[in-house]
Amino acid sequence: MTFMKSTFTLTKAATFAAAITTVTATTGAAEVTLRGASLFDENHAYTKTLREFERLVGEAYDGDISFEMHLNGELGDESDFVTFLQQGVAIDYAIMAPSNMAVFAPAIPLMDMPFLFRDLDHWNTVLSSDVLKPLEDELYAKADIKVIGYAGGGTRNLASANAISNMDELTGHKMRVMGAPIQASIFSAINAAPSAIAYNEVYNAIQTGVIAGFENEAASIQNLKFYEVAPNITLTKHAITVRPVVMSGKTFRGLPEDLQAVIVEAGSTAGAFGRELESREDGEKLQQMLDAKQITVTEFEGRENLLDLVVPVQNDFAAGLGATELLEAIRAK
Ligand code: X1X
Repeated sequence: MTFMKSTFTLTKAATFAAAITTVTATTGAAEVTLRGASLFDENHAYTKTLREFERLVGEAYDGDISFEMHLNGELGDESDFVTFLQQGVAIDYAIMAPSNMAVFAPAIPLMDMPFLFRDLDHWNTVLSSDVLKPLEDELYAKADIKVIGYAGGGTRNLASANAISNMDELTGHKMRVMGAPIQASIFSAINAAPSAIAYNEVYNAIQTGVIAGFENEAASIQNLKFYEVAPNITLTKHAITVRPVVMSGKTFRGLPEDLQAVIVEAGSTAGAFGRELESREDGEKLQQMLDAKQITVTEFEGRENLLDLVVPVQNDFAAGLGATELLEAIRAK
């Protein structure tokens, strides 16, 4: 996608360096190409959010700018994206699960811990405030990744080969979780048997019986057709997703100041667009998959008891990071 503010065509260099800036001999004006990545196709809320970000930047920026988006996980999964962003190569912006950034910034998964949000209102209040700022600062300091907005809004449930409807069936359930240790700790606390597996290996791992299921939100289950191997959705509703819209710090600092300002504004607006979109579509997508007989949906008996098992684990995690006050501030919102 190209937004031309002059008559010159941008160079679409296929090098692996990020944020390509070229200077035209005739005008001396810098032309910028920014690269994004999405795990999904154009129908997913993340891709739509990133497209909205591109549109807003293109509209507001006075210079010439173009965007190259790598779709369908063509550059790997989010664990790959985080390395690229941290090193300032291959991509400049993406939407990321905090738990996939833990390798560089151990505190960041606090913002997407299972059972952190009471409901959508709580989640909305937290994301409309600046309470998560200390975690953003840590991410920037330790991983050189800048949060410019927040997308997300999908509710995560269990998805498994066989239905899981109560504590007995959950006990020992072999399931995939994201890489951050707090994810495994929380699912262990509720008696499941979690293991961290790369996202792009989950489908095969379930198909071959290495694991019996995983947990995810409707948008991604539908987009990547996970229902083919894990058609039983159990409504544990254990997370409402927080998905930062992020930019490589190295890229960001290399951009002209007026473009930086436009990016910060567009990231925040596109994030809000993405949150509204994904939270609105979440139930619709479950219903579409139900109507198409791609999934079954089961309530989890005694969901309210899960919280008792989880809260001490959340507290210990926050205490270990010196983030008890932050966790309390999030809960108090
Ligand atoms: O579980 C994952 O690793 C992924 O699940 C969904 O596709 C998204 O929430 C994505 O951000 C990632 O977390």
